Amino acid sequence: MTKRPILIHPDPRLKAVADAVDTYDDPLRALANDMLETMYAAPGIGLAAPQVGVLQRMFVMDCVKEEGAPPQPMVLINPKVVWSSDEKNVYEEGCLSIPEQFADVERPAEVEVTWTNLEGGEQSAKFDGLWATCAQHEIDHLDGKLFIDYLKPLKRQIITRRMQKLKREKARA
Ligand code: K1U
Ligand code: ZN
Repeated sequence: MTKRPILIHPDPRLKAVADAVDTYDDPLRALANDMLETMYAAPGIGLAAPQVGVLQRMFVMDCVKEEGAPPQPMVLINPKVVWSSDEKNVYEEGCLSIPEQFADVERPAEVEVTWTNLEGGEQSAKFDGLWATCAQHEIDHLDGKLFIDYLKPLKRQIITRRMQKLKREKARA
């Protein structure tokens, strides 16, 4: 398993629509393992393939927060939201591609998602709470959408400028 570098906004790869996965092979399993290692090391509760520069429709997540509880890593390939609740939930979201920036985002409180697992088998589950928020945030990544796209233009611009400055500083270091 290898920790991969996470792209920082703005980057055209974070605005692209990712391609469907059609081959379930060892390189795909290696990518999933690398993404889980990268997510846990960050630390984060989710990570989408475009965030490590791979434009494929796949993400990993583990939203277990209780201290001492066993981890629950999930790998979702070609995920689709097939049902959303009318009830909404507001969560202060962050993003590993937009470090140290947080903002309230309103999304459906519950979603039903279908996906394919690493063996190519069809799966589905209903998510609520942080799992529902995270799954929607990650599926947005696969469609080139970031949580800041839900904010007012001025707030989005302020955050984008902060990230441009951060990238300039990182490049100089
Ligand atoms: O996709 C990403 O950038 C990962 C992101 C997922 C996410 C966070 C909050 C709401 C929705 C989706 C993160 O994991 S940011 C880091 C984070 O939230 C966290 C880190 C350590 C412990 C607990 C949370
Ligand atoms: Zn994110």
